[in-house]
Amino acid sequence: MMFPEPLHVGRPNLGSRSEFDRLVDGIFERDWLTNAGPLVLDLERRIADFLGVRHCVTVANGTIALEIAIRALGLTGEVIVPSYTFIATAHALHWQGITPVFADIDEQTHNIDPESARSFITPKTSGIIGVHLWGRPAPVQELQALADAYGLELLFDAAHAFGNSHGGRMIGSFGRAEILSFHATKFFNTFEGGAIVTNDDDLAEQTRLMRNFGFEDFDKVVFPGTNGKMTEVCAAMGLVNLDSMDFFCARNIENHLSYSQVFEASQTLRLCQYDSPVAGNHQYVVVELSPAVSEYRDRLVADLHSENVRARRYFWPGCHNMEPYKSLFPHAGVHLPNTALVAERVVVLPTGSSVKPDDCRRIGEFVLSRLDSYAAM
Ligand code: T4K
Repeated sequence: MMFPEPLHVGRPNLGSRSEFDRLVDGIFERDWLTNAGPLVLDLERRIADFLGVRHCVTVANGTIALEIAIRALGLTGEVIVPSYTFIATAHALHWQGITPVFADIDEQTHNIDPESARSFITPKTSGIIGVHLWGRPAPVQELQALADAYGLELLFDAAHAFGNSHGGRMIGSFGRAEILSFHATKFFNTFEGGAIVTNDDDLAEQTRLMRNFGFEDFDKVVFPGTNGKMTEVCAAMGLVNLDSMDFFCARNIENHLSYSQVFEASQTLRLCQYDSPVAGNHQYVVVELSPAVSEYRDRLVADLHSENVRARRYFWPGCHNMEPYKSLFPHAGVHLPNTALVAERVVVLPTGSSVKPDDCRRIGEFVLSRLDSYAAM
């Protein structure tokens, strides 16, 4: 076996344990565990400053961030989303009685194709959720133009994109709002957590109320809400991880470079690149097998697992092929040829602060040698 311990996609990036302990001591001293505690407020201010947005409303996870943002934007009827995303993007709509309508992606970028999105607009469409898949910016200008032309709300699922930018502007400030995930497997984690970020004061206020049952004041509820609050201990994790973000970035970039060097001249796969090779979170190492070997994708993943490399097939087979959508919309796939192509040839490889550049080199060389051997069969 190549590695004695498993190498994962999504092993948590961890900041300073001693600083985390110090912050937790403070939580015990104050006896203040949740409900807009001082660490949550500090984290919100620091994230808003980092992203250059007016408001950061932290919540318990990225899914509840989506649900609250969808509610606060007043989305109803049908909302257009890419099928090639994590299932939470679709579920957050369905959970609230809204129909997710699946658009196709661009084969090169893996992000939603605005022309496909346009083709699904009906009188029932109330909005579009663009996803910055793998942290690479969705076509924000094109989607904004589409939303403006048809009077639709535009929300971005930026679960993968914390710390990334587009055209010199941090992701987090596009559309009416964006949502973030701070799940353990994300580049920046708060154990579990998430946030809604926006420059819209009214929307921010609404989402703040919604995450706390709709309470405006003691004994005063102004509309239906939920319990989506982030706890102090999660915020403590966020604060220490924010301080280590430069290290997380640097390691991911080194790892990406290491994979890039091995894969550079390969005819059997393409490594997805980021806009900037020297900035951004580089949290996903995504390879796309060439058509000549893509039929061996699952075999490659199995071979990697036998070497203790826990590669993933994200986001196969596409949301439209998962329940309940598969039964509800059995013919959705007809309009999603690029989703099918990409979902069948992608493999996501380990990175993160627990993976070293030399591990990446060895994984990369193993991948190429396996692909060569399949091609020769
Ligand atoms: N929108 C998008 C586009 C998303 O990708 C996500 C979440 C969301 C919205 C919703 O955000 P959250 O509600 O989750 O905040 C994972 C994550 O659970 C999920 O957060 C993430 N996207 C998705 C892409 O990946 P799984 O099922 O692949 O994760 P899991 O549990 O298999 O973990 C991956 C690997 O990480 C494991 O092999 C082991 C390792 N790991 C995991 C955890 C939790 C650790 O080493 N330590 C840990 O604590 O979904």
